[in-house]
Amino acid sequence: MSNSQTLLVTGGAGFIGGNFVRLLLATEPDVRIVNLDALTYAGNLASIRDCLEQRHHTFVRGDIANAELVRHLLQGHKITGIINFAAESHVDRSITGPKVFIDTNVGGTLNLLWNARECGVKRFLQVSTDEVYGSLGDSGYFREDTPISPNSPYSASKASADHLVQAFHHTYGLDTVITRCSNNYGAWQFPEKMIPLMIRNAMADKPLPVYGDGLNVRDWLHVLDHCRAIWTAFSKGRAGQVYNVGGNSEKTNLDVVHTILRGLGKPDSLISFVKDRPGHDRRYAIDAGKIRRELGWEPQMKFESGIRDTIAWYQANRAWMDEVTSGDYQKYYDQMYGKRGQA
Ligand code: NAD
Ligand code: TDX
Repeated sequence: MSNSQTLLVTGGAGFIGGNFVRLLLATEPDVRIVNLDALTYAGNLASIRDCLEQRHHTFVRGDIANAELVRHLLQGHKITGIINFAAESHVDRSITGPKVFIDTNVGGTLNLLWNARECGVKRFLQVSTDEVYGSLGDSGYFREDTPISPNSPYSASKASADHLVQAFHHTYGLDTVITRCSNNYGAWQFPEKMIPLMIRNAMADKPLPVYGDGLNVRDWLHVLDHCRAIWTAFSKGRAGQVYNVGGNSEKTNLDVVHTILRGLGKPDSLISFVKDRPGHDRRYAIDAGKIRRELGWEPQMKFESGIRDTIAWYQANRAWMDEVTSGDYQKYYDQMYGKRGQA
């Protein structure tokens, strides 16, 4: 594909989308970005302030499920490709309120696909997740041909969106690519997710709420490695394909929490075991051999240095943390963690 293009990036004021927009503006001078984001609790202009004035970046506040708006943007900006990050992304919130997950993750994706097809968009990349594959036991890895078997309302909504993407490729011939990645960490992540939540609490000497026995395993992927994988898959991936993206960094939650405590010089006594997440997936692990073999992508960051940099970033960016947690965050935290209590 030629490098001169105008992309609709959705969810570009969120954690991964914001990192992606910043990376592309810095590395791809021929790419223009129209960034469509509803600015939910998880989307913050404070996360992309440095991108807002850049010539090749246009920010639009709006809902990916708004058909008229999406069509207007695709036609008005002559959009050549769509990269869909926009989603409700937190598993715990999907357990207490699943409807908005269907509205955005399924309805919003369908609206983008339909209008992409109507307006002749050349490529559609869906940012998906390893959670669509369900949960693993002690051994094995998710491959692209692992059966889809989601367990939470969040992962069910992402799996539904993936099926729609595949259906648009199969039925209408839309050029689509799906990436399914493991857990991301890094700068600008909203502190409802495990790593920034634990860093924030530890910095304030507050308890670190570990669900269940803390032995659930996640494969940690640095957000910038993920962003590079998405750009590689978008630029070089084969139409209709799925690419798994992983960090080669399996850790138990307890391992991660201990690393954070050590990194901040805080005592293990801050760990508090709380009631488990209902339906909590035990282990995720990705086989990323396909994207490595076909497209030459591999993660560059080691977890040990990545987490050190991430802790330092949150220490240096307390003002950002305070800003994004100043709205409904405290209410959310009290409701979610008040109910969990001690294990
Ligand atoms: P995030 O919650 O930080 O950001 C989501 C963004 O989407 C926010 O800016 C929000 O305002 C926006 N948004 C939500 N609803 C919208 C709507 N209806 N219309 C327009 N914008 C809307 O999420 P994230 O962690 O950056 O995740 C980005 C994508 O990556 C999601 O699709 C998620 O499912 C996927 N993913 C995330 C991870 C992870 O570890 N964070 C792992 C695998 C996959
Ligand atoms: O307070 C907590 N205590 C705790 O023990 C939180 C918030 C989480 N956890 C555990 C649950 C998980 O085993 O930590 C692990 C990671 O939890 P999350 O950060 O909520 O991530 P997870 O549920 O694994 O999902 C993430 O990865 C896949 C993203 O949020 C999804 O958007 C992505 O699709």
